[in-house]
Amino acid sequence: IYISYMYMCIYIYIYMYIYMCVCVRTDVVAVTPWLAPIVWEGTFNPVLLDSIYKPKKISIAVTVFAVGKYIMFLKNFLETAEQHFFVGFNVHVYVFTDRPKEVPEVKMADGRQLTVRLVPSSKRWQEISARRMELIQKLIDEQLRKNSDYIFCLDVDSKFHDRWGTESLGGLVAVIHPGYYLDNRSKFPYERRSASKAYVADGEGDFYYCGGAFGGILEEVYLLASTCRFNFEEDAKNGIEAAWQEETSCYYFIYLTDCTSCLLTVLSPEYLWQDFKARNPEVKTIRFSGVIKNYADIRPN
Ligand code: UD2
Repeated sequence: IYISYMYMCIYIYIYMYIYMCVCVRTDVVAVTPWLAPIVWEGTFNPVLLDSIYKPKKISIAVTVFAVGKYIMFLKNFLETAEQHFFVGFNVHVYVFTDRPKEVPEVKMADGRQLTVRLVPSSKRWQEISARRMELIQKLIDEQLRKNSDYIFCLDVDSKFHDRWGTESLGGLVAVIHPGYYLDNRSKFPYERRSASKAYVADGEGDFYYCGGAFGGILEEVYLLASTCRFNFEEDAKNGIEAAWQEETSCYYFIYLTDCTSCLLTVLSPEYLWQDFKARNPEVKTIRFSGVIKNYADIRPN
């Protein structure tokens, strides 16, 4: 299965690369230095891509954490996902929460379902955010290998505005952070303490990726989650918490860039914009964005 998946990925990768060369976006960086496509509006043909994936009856799992007051974001997230996220495909949303009774009823289309998984409350938001990796790993082990092909792990304080579909699939999928895509790498907020497992040296890393949206095939995400978790726990033993918790641990992606078999799909900041930021002219559409929130009101500490 893995090998046939890899062949399919290579085929789609080549397709996207050729398509990009034909439908050039000259106003944005649409290809990485290691020649992977960066998905922007206008660099893919949604009809063609859907027609490749549709007969394969792929199944997509989504994890979303809504712990404590973050449950208030869930309704909007789920309702907009119904309108824009892999419409017409099999989607299974796994909601991790400590408030199962407050999970809203949202009407889902055929082939789409929701499962609630209970998690303990926490006094520290950093812990909630960081523990996601462990719980994602557990979910893959316990459930997903039986019924899913891909997984996306998304922040709940967000909503969809436009299509997010098959163009985003890949071995491992990362979103370029909207706050840093125009910056020089010296500005990326990587962890700079060399004692940390998340340490990134000056001059390394082509992009800074969001912690709020990532995904891919199960085994790649499993590896990502276990590596991030291991690093996080090792740091904790040494009294270190990486600059942006598990987001900085996405430094993991950096070291995949020279691994040709990993097939990293890079999504443009269209796939996780921030509502407080004005839209830049090169951003033709916003597909998914983080809503404005008052941290003092919603975080447990
Ligand atoms: C960034 C990242 C986030 C994470 C965090 C680490 C983006 C857009 N966001 O956002 O993914 O890497 O930095 O510092 O890339 N949560 C709860 N209850 C809580 C706190 C958090 O359920 O009390 C969950 C929830 O799903 C939320 C996610 O953890 O969406 C991330 O927390 P955040 O949104 O407060 O993190 P933030 O805005 O600093």
